[in-house]
Amino acid sequence: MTTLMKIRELLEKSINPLYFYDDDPDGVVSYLLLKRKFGKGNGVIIRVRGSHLNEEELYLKKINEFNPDVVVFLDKPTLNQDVFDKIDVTKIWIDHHEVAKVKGVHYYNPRIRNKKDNRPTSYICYRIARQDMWLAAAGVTADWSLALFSEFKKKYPGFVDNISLLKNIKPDDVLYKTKLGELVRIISFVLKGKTLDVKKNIDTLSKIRDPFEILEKKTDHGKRLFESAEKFQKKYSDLFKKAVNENKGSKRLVVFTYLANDVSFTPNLANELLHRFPGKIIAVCRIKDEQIRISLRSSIGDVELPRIIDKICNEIKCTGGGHEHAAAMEIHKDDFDRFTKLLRKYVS
Ligand SMILES: [Mn+2]
Repeated sequence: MTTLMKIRELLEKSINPLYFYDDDPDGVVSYLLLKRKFGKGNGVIIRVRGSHLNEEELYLKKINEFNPDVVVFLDKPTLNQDVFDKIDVTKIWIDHHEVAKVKGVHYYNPRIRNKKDNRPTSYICYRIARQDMWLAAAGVTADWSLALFSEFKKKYPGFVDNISLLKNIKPDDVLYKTKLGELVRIISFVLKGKTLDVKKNIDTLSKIRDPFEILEKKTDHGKRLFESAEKFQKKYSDLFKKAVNENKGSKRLVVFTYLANDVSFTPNLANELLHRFPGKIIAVCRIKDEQIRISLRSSIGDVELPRIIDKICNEIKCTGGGHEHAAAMEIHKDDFDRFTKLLRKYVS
């Protein structure tokens, strides 16, 4: 089994590592932690969705371009043996999604040892890097986890003191009621929009030394990030308000549908709706071209989203999967009415 020590050793020795990382805050923070720690190599954000072939082609193209001696995959849930077989340098895969059977790769996934341990990839990368805890805490919180909360609280009490009287602190309390949560939102919003802007923002993030730079706009870099996030803030809040209004009085299911061809706010909306409507099941649906992409959330113990998705996919054409309480799926827009009927049936 791959250990964190082994990964650290491989990255220390590497001359030119290449990092492929998921485009959400957990993936991006994971990359930044390792890049800042080891100070070498290049990173490629993976924003392609859909067919595996496109993703695989992109990996091989970038490997050709950067000629790395080590390739690292961060927070990528869908890799298969095929990709690894085609890469003939050292491979590392750090992830916390469902465990895959792969060989020829240094694979670290906490779930191999304990199925229930899905602490975020940024938490694992923090244990390798052992620095930039504030950044790691943001990535971890974004993935709905408290794995670094007490460590963060010790170092930055002022960022979370407004919830310190709560008895059972939940991840969404941190996300929506504290300054740490605000930092997470800023990081999430600077990863939206055009790929070129996103890449610039990630580069700027890699230069930030402490969270005050961003939250209090103390440096030019911090100010730039703060303002880049603000551009999306208004659009997001309008959508969120609309979603709340449409669902006043909803009993078990909260459904919100919106149209967006460029920027997706779906996971952000789904998370905040779950915070606003605790104990309900959330479905945020984004219409894009002919397809509808849906984020599902639930905090109800006995509702397992992947099982519900399987049941729905038996009856209409769709793809999907994810965690028990956070999952995603995609359907054709003509099937939307049947989808909502089925969802209502299987969650009640
Ligand atoms: Mn993750």
